[in-house]
Amino acid sequence: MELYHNQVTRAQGSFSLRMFHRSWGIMMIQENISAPCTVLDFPTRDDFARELRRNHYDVVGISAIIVNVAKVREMCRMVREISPGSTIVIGGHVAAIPGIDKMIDADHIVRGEGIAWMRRYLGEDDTAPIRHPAIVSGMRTRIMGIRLPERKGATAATIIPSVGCPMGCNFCTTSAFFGGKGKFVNFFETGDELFEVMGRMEDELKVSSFFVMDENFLLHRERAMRLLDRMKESGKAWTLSVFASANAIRKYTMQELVDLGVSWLWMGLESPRAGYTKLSGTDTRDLTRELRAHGIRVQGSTIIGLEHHTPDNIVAEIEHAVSHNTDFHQFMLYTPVPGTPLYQQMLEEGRLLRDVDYADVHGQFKFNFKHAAISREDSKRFLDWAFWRDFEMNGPSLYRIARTLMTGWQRYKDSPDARVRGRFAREMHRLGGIYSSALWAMERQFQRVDRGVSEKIHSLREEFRRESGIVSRLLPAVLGPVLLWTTRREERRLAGGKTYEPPTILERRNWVEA
Ligand code: B12
Ligand code: SF4
Repeated sequence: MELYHNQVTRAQGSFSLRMFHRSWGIMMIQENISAPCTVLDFPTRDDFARELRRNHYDVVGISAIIVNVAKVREMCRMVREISPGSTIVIGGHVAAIPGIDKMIDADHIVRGEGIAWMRRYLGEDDTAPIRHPAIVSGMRTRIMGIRLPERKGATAATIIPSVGCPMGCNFCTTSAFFGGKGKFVNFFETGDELFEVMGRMEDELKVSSFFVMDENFLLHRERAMRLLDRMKESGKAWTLSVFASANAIRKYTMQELVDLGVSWLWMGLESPRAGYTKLSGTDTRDLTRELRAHGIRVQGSTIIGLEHHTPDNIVAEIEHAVSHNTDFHQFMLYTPVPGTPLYQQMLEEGRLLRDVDYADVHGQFKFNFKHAAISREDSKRFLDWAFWRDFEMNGPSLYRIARTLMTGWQRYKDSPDARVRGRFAREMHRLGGIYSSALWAMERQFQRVDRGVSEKIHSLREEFRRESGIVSRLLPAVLGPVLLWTTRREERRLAGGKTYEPPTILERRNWVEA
């Protein structure tokens, strides 16, 4: 249930950013129906059985993605055994598996958007406005061997303006699941609606930072610019983390992005030879450099094993990706996933590998198809190497985001715009001392591994010392050695096979105790 450690910082050892994320799809459904409803997130088998015994449920909805189909099968079996009167509804990406109805024992399998479906099923108005639940984007954050304290307002709120993406790249499962090319489902059409939702979240969760879960947020320029107008009118210095394709980013000036509060940007960095329209006409290395120079953290995402990749060219392609020197870099195997045009094509060409467990079809292990030039075993080697190479060349992501914050701070600390100035000052004030201490520990840890990286970290630490207030200047002397100790302890724990699991969370709504 982790994003970074699963697929972004997985090679960074104790410097890997660890945190869990809730299941937002079922939170959205719960918030938008008037029936009494329980959400049980990350249940163990015992938790699930206990809840089914404790209450009578007319409907048991199960949300899953494709990798978890075996768990869905087992949960259906348990429902039939413990609560035979319940109707079982399955939703989420797992519904795209061909023949799923024969693999599991369920009454309804729902493909695509689930709020409207559930409202219709319960006899409610499926066109009523969407109410956004209060979602804290991550929990139990852990880095360098310590779990960060959970203070209200310290973690961004997740905002989900839409599902799907009209770009329709052939491998893209979220685009395909919600209608494919040219289609998507908007929950909040306008910048005004979005502004209202964000304002409500600001009040409820005490946040000023938002993780915007929209596949291509910047593509909808009119909505984004209206949001900016409203932010300016009311002096909101909000921070936004967004997903966007390079060609959508290019619709904005850097100033517009900074004014909008964009501070973290997830963008696809496929090889220019792959020919995806989302990258057309853009030099992504220049773009990345420019974004970071304006204090915007960039998370790159690169696919390994595209059709034109061969053992001879793939190293150069990975080097090209790594040379972007992003703050974070995700690598994923090219993967035909059920429901996508790519899957259909591979099926027709007879290239899907048989006997690959669905639990392994997720892009972080090995190919599930016959590649023209790269074997299944080698796909894993190249993928693992890409993560290592990025870490080796660019250092820990924690160092990189500190670098980007410092650059942004130096550029905008005297900005004439109070909102922009305030945003960077807030981040610097909140994180300056913490980053300085982390850099202190990183510098020492890397003296053992790579002196070059250690020296780069040292000079950034010096910049933080010069730019920080007195508390932040003193903090590393105390916190630095503690972090160094916890980092080394974490390395030993991880080497010993330690793993982390999310807690079970139970939330009831419209509930009256009998
Ligand atoms: C947040 C997220 C995560 C979180 C998961 C948190 C959690 N508790 O599940 C983290 C970061 C941990 C994660 C991990 C992984 N993820 Co993920 N993740 C996402 C992401 C970015 C957002 C999901 C989301 O909330 N969307 C918004 C909500 C509103 O949409 P939704 O969940 O689809 O729900 C709607 C419908 O599907 C439906 N619905 C959903 N549930 C139900 C239930 C019922 C009963 C009904 C009727 C309807 C219904 O209604 C909802 C409202 O319309 C998606 C990409 C995306 N944009 O969706 C990928 C995605 C879901 N993840 C994916 C993958 C592959 C993974 C990993 C395997 C990656 C990896 N290699 O490690 C792991 C697996 C984790 C696991 N063991 O399950 C794939 C799934 C592919 C597939 N076709 O199955 C996606 C689609 C990304 C992609 N494009 O490839 N992920
Ligand atoms: S631009 Fe990104 S989200 Fe949109 S279809 Fe392509 S891969 Fe999917």
